[in-house]
Amino acid sequence: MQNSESFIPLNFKELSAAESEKRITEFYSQCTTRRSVREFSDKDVPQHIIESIIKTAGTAPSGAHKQPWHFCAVKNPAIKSKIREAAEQEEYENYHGRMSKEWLEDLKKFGTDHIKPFLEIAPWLIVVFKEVYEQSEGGKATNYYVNESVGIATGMLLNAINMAGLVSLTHTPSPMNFLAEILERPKNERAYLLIPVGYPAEGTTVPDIKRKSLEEIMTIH
Ligand code: IYR
Repeated sequence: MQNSESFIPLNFKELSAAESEKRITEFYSQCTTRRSVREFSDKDVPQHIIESIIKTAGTAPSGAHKQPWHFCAVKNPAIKSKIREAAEQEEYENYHGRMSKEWLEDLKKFGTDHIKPFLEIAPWLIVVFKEVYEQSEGGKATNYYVNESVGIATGMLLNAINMAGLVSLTHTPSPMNFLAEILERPKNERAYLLIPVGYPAEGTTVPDIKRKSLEEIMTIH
């Protein structure tokens, strides 16, 4: 039985179908402009915008409402340099032996390699950590559906960045253990994604790729 004392009314306003359609069409139009960008401008982004973006990500649902995420927003150039250096070392190994032939072939159209200048050029690096368990003063507690929860929060983060008129890259310089070390994170946290955020460099180009059609991604039953 639910404990009604701890429940509050849902904040909900019903929209007309026309208003619904208008809003989601606008939202889709905005979302469809999101592209992974690898060439950043060094133009600054005010900290309060980064804070609002991270607050948005923090509205994601999570297993048992444990909110098993932490976001490090890095603007310090010395820390960004350390991250670049460590990321490039891992990526060198990835591109020179750790990734399969098929994988390297799949990446050809993106023109990527182990050199990652954007890690120093972008004004902000957001490092997403997942909390594999909860650590409080009282001890350890279980977190649930951690990858799902943090994946949803990260998706919301990426859309928030796009909504704020900024660009990002979902970067995975695996293994990413160096991020917890450099950022001195507690033992219960593992790096999940490294996301440079900022403005695109002037004249930035992106691969000419297509998204799957609605028919390809949806079945009505
Ligand atoms: N982490 C490497 C390789 C890489 C892997 C995938 I899957 C991509 O979609 C893109 C890159 C890098 O960032 O270069």
